[in-house]
Amino acid sequence: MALSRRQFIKIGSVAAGAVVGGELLTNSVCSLHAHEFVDPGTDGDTIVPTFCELCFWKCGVLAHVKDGRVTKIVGNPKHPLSNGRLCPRGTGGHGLLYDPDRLKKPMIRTSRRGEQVFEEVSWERALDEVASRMQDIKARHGAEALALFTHGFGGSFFSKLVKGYGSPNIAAPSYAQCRGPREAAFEITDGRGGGSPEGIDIRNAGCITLIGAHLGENMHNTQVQEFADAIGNGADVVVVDPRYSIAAGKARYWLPIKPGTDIALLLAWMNVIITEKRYDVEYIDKYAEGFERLSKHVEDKTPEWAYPLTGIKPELIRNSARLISGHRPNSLIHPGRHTTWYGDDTQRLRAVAILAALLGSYGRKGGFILQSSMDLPKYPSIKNGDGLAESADKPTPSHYPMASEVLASGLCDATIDGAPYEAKAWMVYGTNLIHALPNPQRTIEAIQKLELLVAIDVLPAEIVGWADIVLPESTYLERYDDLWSATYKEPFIAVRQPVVEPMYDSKPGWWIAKELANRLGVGGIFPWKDPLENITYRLEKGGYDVDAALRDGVILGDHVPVSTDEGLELRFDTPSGKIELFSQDMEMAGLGGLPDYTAHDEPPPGMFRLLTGRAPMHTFGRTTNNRVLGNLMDENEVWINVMAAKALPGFEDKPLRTGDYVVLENQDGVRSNQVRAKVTERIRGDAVFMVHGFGHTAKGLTYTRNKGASDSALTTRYKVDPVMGGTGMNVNFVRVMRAEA
Ligand code: MGD
Ligand code: SF4
Repeated sequence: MALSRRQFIKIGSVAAGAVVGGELLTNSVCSLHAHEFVDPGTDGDTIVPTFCELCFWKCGVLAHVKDGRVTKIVGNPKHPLSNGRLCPRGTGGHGLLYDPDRLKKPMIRTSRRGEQVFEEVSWERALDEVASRMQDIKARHGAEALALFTHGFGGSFFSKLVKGYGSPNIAAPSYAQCRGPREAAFEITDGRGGGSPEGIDIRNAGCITLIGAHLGENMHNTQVQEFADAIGNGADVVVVDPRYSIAAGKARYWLPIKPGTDIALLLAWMNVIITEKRYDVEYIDKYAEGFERLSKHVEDKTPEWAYPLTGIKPELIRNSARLISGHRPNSLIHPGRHTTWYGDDTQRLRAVAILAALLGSYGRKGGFILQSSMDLPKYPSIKNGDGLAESADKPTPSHYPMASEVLASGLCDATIDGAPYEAKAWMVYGTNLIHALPNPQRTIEAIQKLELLVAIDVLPAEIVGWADIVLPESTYLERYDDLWSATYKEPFIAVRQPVVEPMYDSKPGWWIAKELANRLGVGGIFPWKDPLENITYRLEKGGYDVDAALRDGVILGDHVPVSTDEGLELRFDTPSGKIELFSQDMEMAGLGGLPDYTAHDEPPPGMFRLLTGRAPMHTFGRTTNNRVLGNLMDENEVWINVMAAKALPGFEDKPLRTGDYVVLENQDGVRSNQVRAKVTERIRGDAVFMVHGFGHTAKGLTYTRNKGASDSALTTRYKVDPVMGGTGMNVNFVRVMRAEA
């Protein structure tokens, strides 16, 4: 039954005033009641709206509850990111809630680091210990010796805490290990960056070009919905990928590019579009800077030049360029998300951003559209984060001049190298750094140098096994978080609220951070007595209807023009005020004002380039122990080309078949777990592919442990992007060996 026809009956009420700052609180204090509703169409289930955390897209969900248990999770039709539908992971959120492997009590390490031997302790003891050790580190090394690694929406409380404590070293691997090159490239070119969700209008695009963006396997719900609509409306699709992805199955052109040569293809496309005058002349004249230099730069980058580099035939390059430009301005080059591939990634994304400009795509329907957010006043609190030291992620001030966030890998380097100063303590919230940072041995080397490692997590992931103190957080279905005022084409404010009581002795992140702040003498950064007071104050002050927000889980803002078709005036927040095809800033920093092609090492004979990606039912380590999602996929497999499989040394007697187990060994002699082979024509012969997030070794992950192989373990090599410090990880090679019986 559609929600619009439902008659929600409010049965819950706000239980405010239950939390007292500074006191140690019992679990009942954490179970502030959310707004619940009975849905007459579902046999008396109560329904609580909140938003998903199975990945970082944060779709609105309606959780059904019966007898205190979550029975089903569906999309919230009122929420613009879900539109009533969820991806497979979102519907499987109860698999995390009821995971028997969850962390259940605070723990303190009793054996050597990494041996995963802990003693269960009370919250009081754990929090006192964390706070006193943090104070001690501050006294001896300064507050900046603490680094926070955080991933996920609940991390906002810990960022505030660490700033209040006095450290600037707050990083998420989602920047330097993922979307950072894209953010830098677009900031340089159009002054805006990519954003999350990205400001792109997939639904209205006449042509969608995916360069290593595997929509459909990379399951960002709203984008996949829009992609399906666009295809339904007859949009053309161009896919550039060494692998025949799900999206390639929908494409007019699949260009199976030689890995690492995308910049050559992009320059050749620009050559065709400029020499054949297929670009938007009027738009470029009015809004862009540096066109003459760009045309000169690509003059000799013909399809014939690009062919031996990319393996894509000149007529395919020409014809695909004509198709892409034929749809302008409603021709969308998807900017991608996980963009740390080869170390020249900002340059590749600069080429994407420049191509988008030639198509007249910025501010256009079916292109890059404007996003906005709703005003949301802050809860008045003491000033936080003023006068912090310089962060420790750059060995010298001139390193990575275009980085706009702190680099997680840079903090790991500072911990090992002590430059520009040492990090002595790590607080790790919601990120499994052993799988998220490149070269796990280096991460472990850094951990061994620490005086303190605190992990705040819901599951006993690998990083938890290395911690000194473990604080078990309640899952997103058991807690309030802060409000989310999203920057989106349809601006909205979303509410996360508990659906059921916290299980075991877990506590919500807001409570953990507030208790630590009180102990560290900075309780004034969280002046509200409970998160509902924070939410209510902020919404009321902003003039929003609090009851409606809690009842619907979301408040929608007014529509703001997003494209020139709706009357948007184009403005670009770059130094020149125009789209910078040529970047003076990059040129002056010695990084090249225009993107250039550079060749990368090729796999040695007998080895393959290791490529990684996503599966629609998993968000890397965040979901692999989830038994509900494990029913859909419980181990990864390694894709190997049919012809390459036939030529594998060691398989002469018994050819490799799909389903056989193999072991991968990388260029540094590191071997993987056993992993099943998928022998297929859907991948080039010089690369193998695996879904990231499997191959766990942590003792406590009893479901996923030793299932599939870890690409992170094989990623011992990476290339650092000189522009923003991203770690290009597609530079590892593996040989495929028969698994021992
Ligand atoms: P996950 O691996 O999902 O994400 O890497 P991470 O940020 O590490 O680990 C999430 C952790 O959060 C798990 O330990 C889980 O148990 C815990 N968790 C889940 N929910 C909650 C919660 O509500 N609260 C708390 N406190 N903990 C929770 C992602 C990062 O890795 C990213 S974004 C990318 S794109 C990169 N991808 C990538 C790759 O493709 N290959 C390689 N080799 N490395 C990569 N690193 C990057
Ligand atoms: Fe949850 Fe899927 Fe939405 Fe991510 S895309 S927030 S996992 S429903």
